[in-house]
Amino acid sequence: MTTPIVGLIMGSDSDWPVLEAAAKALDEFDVPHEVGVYSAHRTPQRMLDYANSAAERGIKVIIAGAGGAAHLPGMVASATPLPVIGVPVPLKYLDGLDSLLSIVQMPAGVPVATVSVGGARNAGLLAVRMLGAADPALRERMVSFQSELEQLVLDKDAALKA
Ligand code: RP5
Repeated sequence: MTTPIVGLIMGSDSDWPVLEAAAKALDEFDVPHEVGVYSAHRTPQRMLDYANSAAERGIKVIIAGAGGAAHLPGMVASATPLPVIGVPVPLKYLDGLDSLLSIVQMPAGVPVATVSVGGARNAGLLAVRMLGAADPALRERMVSFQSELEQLVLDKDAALKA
């Protein structure tokens, strides 16, 4: 087993259908990651233990998703020096606006890189870019991915004009 370098965590297993897209993006780039449920409200000590130990275990980026009163990403960011990417999970009410505001509105000094509501795929891709800053091979794969995205648009444009 390869040592995970991304921690993909969520406040509840009910977040997984949204967060799964981050895991898929990491898989596409062969980035080893671990997955777990760490609730800021129901298991606060377990969450802090995870955040406190992540860097020394070799984790380089943490993706944290939560919904509603979504305090997990911010609390984890307060207890680790690692970059934290927050994913607002939309719940039944308020369309995820509550989750978004809970995650994005951090006090100065404790950043969370917040993606869009339900934007777990972009969270995975952002983690790849962060890791790519110190990993030329991974960065090169991101460049290829971006070329593929561009080609997709060019193909659609050509199809429209045909
Ligand atoms: C949050 O509460 C979780 O991240 C989840 O989005 C939400 C609801 O959790 P469950 O009641 O489904 O376990 O902390």
